[in-house]
Amino acid sequence: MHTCLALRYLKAYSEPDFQVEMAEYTIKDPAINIVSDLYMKKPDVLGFSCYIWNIEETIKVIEMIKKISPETAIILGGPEVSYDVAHWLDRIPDADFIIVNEGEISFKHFLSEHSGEKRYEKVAGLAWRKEGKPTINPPREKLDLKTVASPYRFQEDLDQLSKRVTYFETSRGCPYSCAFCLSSIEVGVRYFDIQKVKDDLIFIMDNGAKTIKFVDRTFNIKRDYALEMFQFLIENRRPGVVFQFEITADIMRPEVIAYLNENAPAGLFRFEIGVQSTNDHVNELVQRRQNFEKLTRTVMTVKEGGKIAQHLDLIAGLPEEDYASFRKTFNDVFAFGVEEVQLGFLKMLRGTGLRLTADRHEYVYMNHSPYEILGNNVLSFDEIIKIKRVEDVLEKYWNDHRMDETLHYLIHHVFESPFDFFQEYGDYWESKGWSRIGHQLEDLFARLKEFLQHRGTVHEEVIESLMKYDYFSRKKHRPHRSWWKETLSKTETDQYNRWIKNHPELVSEEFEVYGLSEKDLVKHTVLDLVPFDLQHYLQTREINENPVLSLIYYHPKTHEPEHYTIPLERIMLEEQHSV
Ligand code: B12
Ligand code: SF4
Repeated sequence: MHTCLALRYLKAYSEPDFQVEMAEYTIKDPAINIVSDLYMKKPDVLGFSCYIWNIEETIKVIEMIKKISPETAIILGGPEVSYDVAHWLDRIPDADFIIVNEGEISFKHFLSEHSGEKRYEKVAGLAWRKEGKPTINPPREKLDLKTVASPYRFQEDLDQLSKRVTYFETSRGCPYSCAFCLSSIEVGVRYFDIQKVKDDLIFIMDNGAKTIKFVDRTFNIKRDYALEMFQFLIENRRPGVVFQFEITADIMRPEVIAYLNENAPAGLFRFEIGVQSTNDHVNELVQRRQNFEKLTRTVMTVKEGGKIAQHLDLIAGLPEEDYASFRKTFNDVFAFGVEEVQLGFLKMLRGTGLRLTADRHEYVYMNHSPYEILGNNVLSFDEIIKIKRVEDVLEKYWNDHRMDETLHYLIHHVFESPFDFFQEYGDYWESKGWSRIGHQLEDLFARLKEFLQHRGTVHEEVIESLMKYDYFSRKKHRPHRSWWKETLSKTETDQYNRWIKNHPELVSEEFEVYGLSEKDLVKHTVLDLVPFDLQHYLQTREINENPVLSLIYYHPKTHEPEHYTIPLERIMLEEQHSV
């Protein structure tokens, strides 16, 4: 379950004057269970935090609650109901009030009016029904974030800190104006008190928080601020903690990356970078300022540093981004070779500029959340579902890193581009109904093999060797179940095992130290004949024609597979001598 940061701010701001109890559910919980639970609490006021992902389920809950507890005042807040407010008052007659945008001051003010004189017209940022007529009060001035009480220290949260992602905010607002994004609407960026931020971070780490995700729209707008925070996090990190950030890559200053590459321990930070499109015309149309050259420099320098995992986001369906242009966007981004590439589809969020000008690009989209697009003037629904087929295989094969070497080879030597591989395989995957079932690691290999055979892929032997390399590398024990064609008979395996036992020094000095018997070899190793020099390929990405015996040893203590290759030539010679 995700924690909802908004609830914690509202509670922190309203207490101690008002008693606020938080209740969290998932969208999978049956509505009746949520209703029963809330009913038992007998609240005077019931507030709901509304987002694109929970609004429909929330409406069902509200409709039931109002029937059984009509005296409970229902108030909504959150980004989903902060725009098109008249629509929401109309669509949800059982909701009595809506607070628009930032909620802390308005919510507390509302509570005091509700429990007192009920002068709702005085509550800035409140939408309500005055004598049955929808009324939207003027907006509220922005909160001075430096004065806000900490939302991270509630007793009831402490034992959950180590189990959940902790969302953490150090600033609000974004200076950019991307027309598809809600954060573009608020002008300016406000910061929380940096000392309080640091104290809260220490507090949550000391209480077990392991994954801390900063929800700041772009963490690195101010160079000095980003540097100070990165330095603080490096110096004060606790074992096992990971920090995730949303970064704007093209404005990342080289000295900040240099600092991170030098000082950040590997695995401490993870960057999420929205690339969305690499087509400049598309970006212009959505008022997204992005310099792809600078973005490339940042991503590649971070990658070369090898310390920080990067997750790059793309959006399919932006204005004038047709199928061919999206293919190019995907390939441009995939070429970075970063850890994760995520493909999303444009959503016409309420309140965004793009939703207001949707007709210009002939957008059709879902009436209900998540308002995903179904087509526009340059992208048909057929093309959208085609691109959707890329998603599943991209997630399972690339983002989960099940077979990096195989994919690298396929993308560079077999398919015209990465996108073409994922598209063609995704089409096959879908046609087989595989998107609707679960997959063990073995299945993923067997399915890829089936797909490649089906399309008559060349270089079959090379690909299968790389698949085996990837597969064996991901196992912790000698695998038994096989999806591959054995390259050695039982007798040949026995002969090689005997030879290895007699000549471990020819495998490697390190291997010799283990002093393995033939029985150990049978139990803990896998042998495979590879028609090219595998080590050479892994180092140079070049295939030569020197066959090797590949030996994978599953160390019974570390459970880490150790890879060795022995030129076949050498083994034959040795065998001849010893026979
Ligand atoms: C964390 C996060 C997520 C998390 C969800 C975590 C969770 N369950 O809490 C994850 C990663 C899962 C996520 C996913 C998505 N997200 Co998101 N996400 C955010 C993010 C970065 C932070 C939310 C947050 O905690 N903010 C801090 C709090 C304090 O601000 P707040 O939520 O706005 O709350 C304030 C007010 O709204 C109000 N308020 C809120 N609730 C209530 C309740 C009451 C009663 C009152 C009075 C007031 C009130 O007061 C609060 C304090 O001022 C926001 C962007 C942002 N920085 O806000 C986007 C954001 C919420 N996400 C958004 C979107 C579009 C998505 C996705 C659809 C993206 C996609 N993949 O296409 C997915 C949906 C996933 C799904 N399951 O369908 C949009 C939301 C649009 C909407 N109408 O809801 C946002 C605003 C991003 C944007 N700029 O467009 N997201
Ligand atoms: S997409 Fe990112 S940069 Fe653009 S407005 Fe939204 S948060 Fe800001």
